[in-house]
Amino acid sequence: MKSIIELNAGLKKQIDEIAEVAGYLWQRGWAERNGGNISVNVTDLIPEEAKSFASLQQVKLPKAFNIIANNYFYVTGTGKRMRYVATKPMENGAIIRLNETGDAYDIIADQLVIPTSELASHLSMHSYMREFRDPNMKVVCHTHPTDLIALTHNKRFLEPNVMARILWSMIPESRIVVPRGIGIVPYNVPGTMELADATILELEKHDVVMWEKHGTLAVGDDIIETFDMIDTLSKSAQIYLLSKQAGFEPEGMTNQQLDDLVDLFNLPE
Ligand code: 2HA
Ligand code: ZN
Repeated sequence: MKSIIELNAGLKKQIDEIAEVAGYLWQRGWAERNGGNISVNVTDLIPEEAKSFASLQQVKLPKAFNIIANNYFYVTGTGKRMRYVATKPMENGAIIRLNETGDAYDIIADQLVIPTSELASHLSMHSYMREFRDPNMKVVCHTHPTDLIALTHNKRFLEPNVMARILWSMIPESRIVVPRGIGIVPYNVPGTMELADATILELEKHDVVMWEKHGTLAVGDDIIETFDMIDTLSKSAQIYLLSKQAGFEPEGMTNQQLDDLVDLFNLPE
């Protein structure tokens, strides 16, 4: 049987980009075992023929997501490894369709892969973005960057605006690539709605959120850009930690130097 991605060039391009990013997450050392998960709203890319695909399995959701009812998502599979999503995205992830009330979904392609245990969390973020942020925001990318997680083990960095201020001030790129700063979510059990709800509160103001002692999550229009945001912050974290290891406190850019970038690059304030 043909893969769904052979029916639509746009969908194939999207899945290729997800696979590309999954490879980066693995190469960066951010995706041990089955660490991390990705979901992308692909509703606009679903070929007409696929809309009548038989359901491989229907699964009930813990609540109704009526804002994204009838939407289609690519989601990485539960227990699946990013390094294999990179090479075989349709064997390690699924395309699902929410039903007309948004309280259940059908797995429609290609193989029976059960979505990530974080699916309900991801869907609540997609629903939030669609309703309150921007319907173009189609991507949720969660991963485990070692350096950024290390920083969340210091309570001082979890206080309001401290993490963003430190990481921004390491290199101009951080201020430019992550202009809306970093949300901080205190430790919570992975996969819970409590963690998702606390994350959504931070997504009101930020595109990147750090989960204490667990990982990061980025949202956006484009999977490559969500990776770029986390990658740039990771670079800043490395500069900070390398400076400390070398025995000095990194000076960091001044407030004025950071503020100058806001005007020059027309960044959101
Ligand atoms: O999917 O990263 O947060 C594995 C995880 C859970
Ligand atoms: Zn995780």
